[in-house]
Amino acid sequence: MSTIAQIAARLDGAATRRTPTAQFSADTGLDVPTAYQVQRAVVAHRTARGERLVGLKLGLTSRAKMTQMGVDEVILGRLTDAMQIPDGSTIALDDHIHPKVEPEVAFLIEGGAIAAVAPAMEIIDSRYVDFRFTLPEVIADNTSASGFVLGAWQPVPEGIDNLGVLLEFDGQTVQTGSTAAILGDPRRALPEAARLASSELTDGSVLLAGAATAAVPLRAGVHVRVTVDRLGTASLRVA
Ligand code: OOG
Repeated sequence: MSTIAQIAARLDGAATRRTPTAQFSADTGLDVPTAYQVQRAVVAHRTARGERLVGLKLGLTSRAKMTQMGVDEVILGRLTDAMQIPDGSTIALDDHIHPKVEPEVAFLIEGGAIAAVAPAMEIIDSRYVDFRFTLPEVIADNTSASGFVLGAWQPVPEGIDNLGVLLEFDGQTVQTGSTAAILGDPRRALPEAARLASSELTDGSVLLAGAATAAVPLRAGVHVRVTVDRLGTASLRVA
């Protein structure tokens, strides 16, 4: 039976070596509470390298993903400063295992409340072979968190619960959706995150609310743009 530390070291090694690791929960009997302890140990590897915690992200926030995983609860992951990709900049495909992008919205937290919103994208990059995992496995793997891009912060507009979302590769539409796909209303991300990690919703922290569409694999050379109605865009290029 692997210890929490051993599983965390294996997941961190997979990320740093960009080599996926085999699924393991069938052997270890990993449960959800223990998986969150593994996640903390995984994130501790990052902070030991000098990374700083800057916020939280939710996963499995859409009905479609919950059904796919056979669960009815969201999952929580941690974001560090090193995961932030400046809007409009370039990332290297080779720095990842098999990255995918999801269009999202991000909230800026002040005084325990939502102070601002930004169009956003999340790069997920499961540390498991073929992006396949059980619920405890994906929680242990920091919910596949790898990177995120934030567009401009702005006041939360009217109709935030149902804004059109567009994901484009090289100007071609690859996904369309609505912020309604995120928990019915993305603002519900705040109570969900507070339930799981209220002490981490500190002033200035970022909360990625969840995906508005299915995730799409990234490929070299592509220019990726997310547009959220009334909020604007976030973009990156993949080298
Ligand atoms: C797990 C989490 C993905 C989301 O928005 O559901 C996620 C995965 O599919 O790799 O962040």
